[in-house]
Amino acid sequence: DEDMDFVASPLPSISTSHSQNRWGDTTSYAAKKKLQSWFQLPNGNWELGKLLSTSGTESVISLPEGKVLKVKSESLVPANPDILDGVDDLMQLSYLNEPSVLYNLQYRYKQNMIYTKAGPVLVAINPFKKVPLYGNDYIEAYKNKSLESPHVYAITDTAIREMRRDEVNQSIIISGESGAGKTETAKIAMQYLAALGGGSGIEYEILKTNPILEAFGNAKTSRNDNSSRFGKLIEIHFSETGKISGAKIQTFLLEKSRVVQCAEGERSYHIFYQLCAGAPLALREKLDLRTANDYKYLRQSSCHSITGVDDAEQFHVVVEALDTVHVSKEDQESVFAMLAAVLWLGNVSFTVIDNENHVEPVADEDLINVAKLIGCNIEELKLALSTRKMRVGNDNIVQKLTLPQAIDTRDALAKSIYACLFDWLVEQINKSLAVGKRRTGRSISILDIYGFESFDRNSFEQFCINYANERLQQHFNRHLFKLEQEEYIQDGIDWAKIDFEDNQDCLNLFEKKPLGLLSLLDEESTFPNGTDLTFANKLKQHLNSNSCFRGERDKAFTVSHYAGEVMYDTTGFLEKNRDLLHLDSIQLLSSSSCHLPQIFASNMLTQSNKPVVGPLHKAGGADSQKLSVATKFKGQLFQLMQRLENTTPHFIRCIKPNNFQSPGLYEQGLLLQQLRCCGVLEVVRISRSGFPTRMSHQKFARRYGFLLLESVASQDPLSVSVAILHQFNILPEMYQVGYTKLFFRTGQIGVLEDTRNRTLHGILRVQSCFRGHQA
Ligand code: AOV
Ligand code: MG
Repeated sequence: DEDMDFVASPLPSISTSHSQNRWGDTTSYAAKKKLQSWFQLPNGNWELGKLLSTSGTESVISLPEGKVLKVKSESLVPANPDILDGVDDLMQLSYLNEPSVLYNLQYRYKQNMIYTKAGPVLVAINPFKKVPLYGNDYIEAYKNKSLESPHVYAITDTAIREMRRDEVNQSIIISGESGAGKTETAKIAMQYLAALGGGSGIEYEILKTNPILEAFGNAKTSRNDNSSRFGKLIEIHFSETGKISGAKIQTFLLEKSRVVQCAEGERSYHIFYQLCAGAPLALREKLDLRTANDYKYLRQSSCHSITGVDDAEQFHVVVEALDTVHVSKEDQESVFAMLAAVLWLGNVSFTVIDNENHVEPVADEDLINVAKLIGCNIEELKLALSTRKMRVGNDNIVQKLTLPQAIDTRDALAKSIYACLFDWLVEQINKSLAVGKRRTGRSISILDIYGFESFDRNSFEQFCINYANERLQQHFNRHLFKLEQEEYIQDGIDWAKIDFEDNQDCLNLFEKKPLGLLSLLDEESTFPNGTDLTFANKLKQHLNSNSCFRGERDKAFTVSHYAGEVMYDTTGFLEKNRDLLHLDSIQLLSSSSCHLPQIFASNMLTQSNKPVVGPLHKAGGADSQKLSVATKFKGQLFQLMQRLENTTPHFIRCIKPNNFQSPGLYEQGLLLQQLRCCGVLEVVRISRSGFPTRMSHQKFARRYGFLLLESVASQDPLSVSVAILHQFNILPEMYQVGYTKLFFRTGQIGVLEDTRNRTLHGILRVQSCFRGHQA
C-alpha cells in the first residue's frame, strides 16, 4: 500500500514521481506513485530514486534505469516536493541538502535559466554559449519590473534603487573561480547601468573601457581563453537626476611575468597578437612589425590564436575604443610603439665577451629596433642591458653582467615597460571618465578580480591571486551571515546569534606578523643571501604547525584555501616579490626622446616603489626603501576592503559547470565543490540551522487555509495561519511567527504540502469518480 509506505517512511519527503508537472498542476498529482529521495552513486553523482520500501535501517529504491537497490536508509537524502522544482531562490527549498540544491540549479540551467538566488546571493552558472537573456528588451523589462526572475540586471537594479532610497554607495561584488564568468557578469551589470544614460556619451565611454582593459590585461590561460590577469574595481558615479556622471577605475596587481614568460597552450596579453594581426600597413612598417611567431616572448607557447576570436578584428575594436575614451591618435601610436619595443626586446640576444662569462647584446636588427622604438641611443641601450652601475663607498663602479643577469635585466625592463603602459592607459581612461561637477557623490562599484586558481604548477602570481580571493571570501562571509541574521531580527523573531566558520585561519596564515607567509616572504626578500630554497625552509620551520599549511618536498608548500588546497612552488618567489628594476634601466628610459618612456621613468622614480641600486643580485638590502610586491598588494587589498565596507554589497557568485569551457556539460562534482567552498552552501548551512523557509502570513493562509477542519473566528491571515499550525501540530520550536512572515525550519513545510497534495488528490479522485458516474 503506497500510503502505508508513506507513513512508514523515515523520510519526511513527500514528493512522488519525477514527472514534469509544474506549479499548481494538480491533475498530475494523481499520477504519482512512489516517494522520491536522493541516492549517491559510486561516482559521487546523485540520482533521484523511488523509495519502494523501507524497514528501519534498510531501504529499497529503484533508480531511473529500472535498477533496484537495497541501501542503508541513512544514505538516502530527502528530495523536495515537485512543487519546488526549479524554484528561483534556493531558500524556497524545504530540503536544502546538496543534491536538492544541485538538482534545482541543473533543472534551471537546462532551460537556460543560468541565474538563481541563494537567499541574498545571485548564483550565475556559466552557460559557455549565447543565452537569450540580454539586450535592451530585457533591460527595459527589468527596469519596469515586468520581469523579476533572478538576473544580473535585477541585482543591478536593486543596487540602483537602494542607492537612491538609502543614499548609500553600493557595490556589486563578483566572485568565483577562474573561468566562472565574473568578467562577463561585470560587463552585463555595466550594460544595465549604462542604460540609465549620462549625457555626452559618458555611458559609451564606460562600456568601451572593457575592450581596452581586456586587450591589455587579459590573456588565454589553460582555464579561460579570456582570463583577467589583473583585478579591477570600477566606480560609477551618479548625478542627482540619477544619470551617470562619470567613473573611475582602479586596478590591482597586473601579472607582469606573463609578458616575458608563458606556459605552453597559454598566451601572453591579447593586445600583442591583436597588434601583430591587425595593425594597418603604415603602422606595421613604422614599428617593423612581424607575425606573433617572429617574437620570442610570444613563441614560448605554440598557441597564438584562440578559437572563435579574430585578433585582427579585435585590434580595430580596441583602436575604436581608444578613440572613444579620447586617447589621441598620436598617443595610440606611442602605445603601439611601446608594445613593439617589448616584443623586440624579447628578441635581443647576447654574446659572451670575456672568459668570465660576461655578455653584451648582439647589435642586430632586434636591438636596433628596440633603440628606435624606445627612442634611445643604441650604445646606452647596450650598456643598460649588459652592465650595472653601482656605488661602493664613495666610488661609482661599473659591473659587467653574466648571461642570466643580462637576461633578467632585459626581461625586467620589458615587464616594467608593459606594466607602466597598462597603468598609463588606466590613467588616460580615468581622465576621460572623470566625474563631472553635477555628481551627488553616490556611486555603484563593480568588483571583478582574477578568480581562484590552481594549476599544475602554481607560482607567486597564484599565491597573490588566491590571497586576494581569500580576502574577498571573508568579506562575503561576514556580510552574508550578518544579513541573514538581520532578517530574523527585523521580523522580530527569537534568534540567538550564531557564530560561523570562516576563513580567518587561512588569512592569518598569510597576514600574521612576524610569522605569516607574507612577513616571512618579505623578510627573506630583504636578506641578501635569501633564496627560494631558504624561503621554503623558513616556512616549513615556522608554519608546519599551522593547520592551513603543509611543507612539501623541495621548494614547495601547500595552503588549504577556502576553495581547496593549492601547492605552490617557491621558484621565483623572492625575485618576483622584490620586483627590481635597476636604476640603469630607468635612466635609459628617461634619456628617451619619446614621450611615454619619459613618463614611465618618472613614474618609476616617484612611486613608493623606489628602485634599488646594487648590490648586484643581492637587491633589497637593509637600506632599501622599496615596498615588496606582496606588501603593496596587501595594502591595496586592505584599502579595497575598507572601501567596500562603506557600501551596501550585492554578491554574485559565478560558477563554472565544467573545466572545458563547454556548453551544456554539467558536472555535478565540480559544481558541488564550488558551491561548497565558495560559501553558497555555507549560506545554505546557516539557513539550515535557522529558518530557511519563509512565507508571508497571507500566502500561508491562502495556500493551506482550506485544510482547516474547524472554522476560525477571525479571518485575518495571521489567525488562519496560527490555526493551521496548531491543527498540524507543528512543534513550536519548528517555526517562528514574525511580524510579516512565518519562518520554518527545514522540512516543515513539506508535511503541510503533502497533506495538501493528498487532499487535492482525494478531491480529484472524487471528482473523476463523479464524472465517471455521470458519463
Ligand atoms: P572569469 O572572469 O570568471 O575568469 P569570464 O567572465 O572571462 O570568466 O568567462 C569565461 C568565458 O565564459 C567567457 O569568455 C564566455 O565565453 C563564457 N561566459 C561567461 N559568462 C557568460 C554568459 N553570461 N553568457 C555567455 N557566455 C559566458 V578569470 O578572469 O580567468 O577568474 O582570471
Ligand atoms: Mg575575468
